[in-house]
Amino acid sequence: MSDKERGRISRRGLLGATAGGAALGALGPRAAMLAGGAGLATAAATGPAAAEAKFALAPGELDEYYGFWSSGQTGELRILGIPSMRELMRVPVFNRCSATGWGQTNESLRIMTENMSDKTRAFLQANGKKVHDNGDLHHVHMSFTEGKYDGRFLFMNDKANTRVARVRCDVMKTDAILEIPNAKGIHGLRPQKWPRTNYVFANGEDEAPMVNDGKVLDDPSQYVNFFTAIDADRMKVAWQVLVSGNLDNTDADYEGKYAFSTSYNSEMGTNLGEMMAAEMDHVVVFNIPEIEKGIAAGDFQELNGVKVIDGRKGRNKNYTRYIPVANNPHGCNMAPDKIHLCINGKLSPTVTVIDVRKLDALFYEGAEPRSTVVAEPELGLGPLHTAFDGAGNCYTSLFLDSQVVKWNIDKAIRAYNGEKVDPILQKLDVQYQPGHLKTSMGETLEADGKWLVALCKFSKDRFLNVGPLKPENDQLIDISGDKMVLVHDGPTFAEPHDAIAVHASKMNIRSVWDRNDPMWAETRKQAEADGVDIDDFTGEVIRDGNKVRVYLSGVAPSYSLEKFTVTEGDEVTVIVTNLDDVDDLTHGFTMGNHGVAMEIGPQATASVTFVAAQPGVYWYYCQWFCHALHMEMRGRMFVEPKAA
Ligand code: RUQ
Ligand code: CUA
Ligand code: CA
Repeated sequence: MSDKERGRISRRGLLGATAGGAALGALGPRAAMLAGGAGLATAAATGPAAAEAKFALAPGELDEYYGFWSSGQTGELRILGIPSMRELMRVPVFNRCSATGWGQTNESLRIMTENMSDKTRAFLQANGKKVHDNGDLHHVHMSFTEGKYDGRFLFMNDKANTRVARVRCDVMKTDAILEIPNAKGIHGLRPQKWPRTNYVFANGEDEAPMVNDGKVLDDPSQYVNFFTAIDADRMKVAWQVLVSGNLDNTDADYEGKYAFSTSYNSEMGTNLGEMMAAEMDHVVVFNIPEIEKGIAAGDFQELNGVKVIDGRKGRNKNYTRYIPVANNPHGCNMAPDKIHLCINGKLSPTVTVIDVRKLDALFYEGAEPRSTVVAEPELGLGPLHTAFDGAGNCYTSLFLDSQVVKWNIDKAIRAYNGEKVDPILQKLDVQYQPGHLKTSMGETLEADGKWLVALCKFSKDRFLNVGPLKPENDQLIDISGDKMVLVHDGPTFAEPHDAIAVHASKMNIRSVWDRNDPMWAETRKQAEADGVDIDDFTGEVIRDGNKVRVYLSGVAPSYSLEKFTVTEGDEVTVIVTNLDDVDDLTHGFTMGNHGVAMEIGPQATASVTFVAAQPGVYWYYCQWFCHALHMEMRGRMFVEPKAA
């Protein structure tokens, strides 16, 4: 049951309900706080002081938006509140986590390994591992229904080990990790927006031989790239498209018809010089219904269990089209006006605006590819990504200029048509070198133009020096007025690439687990086979040859077993159920000197397996503070020496 279903009415619940209502923004908890505060910021007040007051939340006040942050090479998902920019939670995805046991519990290992290829399994085994220790999570995006966030899932990429993960938004835990066959370096990732997220699209950035088995090595003429569509409900690859050139960022339209990817290496070069050699690169347009038709008609080859359609240039099929854009583009952002696709120039100081209504002519009437371009404003140096306010304005990050530039699509189109009009409305300095930037609800039909977060790659002098490795700096900018106003610096650890801001009213998150959650269904099955009722305050030790299963439950502040005995060399599985049904009452299980620790949330079950290799007395304890007598929540494992 979620909090909403439980009908819990708390002070927070009431505040949340207020914030979730239609008249967001001007009123609500923040305004109430301000009214009782220093008398700042009346409705008419503008300027930095008012903007700062809007971002500041008093202790106990809740944020209006959930910010879902990627974490780059840390490999986790982070949840921040917007506008406070307070970090609320970290959700382990591709990384190992000491606090929660992610990558160590049997439940997480199942999720991390069940969609892994045999090749990877063998590789890991050869290196003494079960799972990869790292991930490189660049892009996190929410599932859509009819162009709006639906609060069900978050999807994210792992560039390092070619994976895509899904996080369940009801409990904020990863529930699927899928290794993508064939493609290399999964980078750009976006869910389909319309009619709903049936597919998640993922770009393969790195070129490799189509059959990558060592027969072809240093022969780039035989390298290819893959665009992947993942069935978002089943988390299986639906199909792939072979493309010309590499793939960087991607986005989808608001009609369920087209997806787009930028390519900075149409040259298929293998070094910097070669990748920059051409005058133009391109955007690939994928025609989803035509690809589905082609798959249904059998126009594919099967490669490592995946249906692969040939969408390379010159194939004269309706699967793809290539629109030339200035060399080495980067970001790919569909505006919530449903019409304009913005391709960010990176090497070029321009953003290329494509009118997606002109794409049909490109596919079916042989129109010239560049005829789809309706504007190409020159904005500044190093445009990487563009965000939207839902009112016709765009916000583009300028990496080299360390600025965010606000510009107007309409004016850009008029200028492109020869009118003397400047599309640029404002340039704001940020600190420093921004990559992605995100507006509140900005990648949905409900873009509300209130906040912008600029994710700066460098912080340099903005914070106390912490050594040669510095934090990044995520800056909060108020965009609700005519002028952008910088209101907050937010240092972050390595390296949030991207973020989204989702209104709290979209989310319906549980506080307590459902005892029948699928997360531990297999563990529960084992318990039933062992005749153990894990829904009771159980303490049982089941011996099964040299396998020992220890069933423990926890009710603050004790475990159901204060001791248990195993034999040296036994494979021990400890299954812990938290029977407390109280918000925020998490127990843990740490086995001393065994490198074992896990989190067990209220009403959750988790298990961990290790070999008891050394005789002796070992204390296990609860490492999540749960009670005044939390320190006393511990017990002993006796490991008997093996009989000689
Ligand atoms: S990319 S800084 Cu990995 Cu999203 Cu553009
Ligand atoms: Cu249970 Cu601490
Ligand atoms: Ca290039």
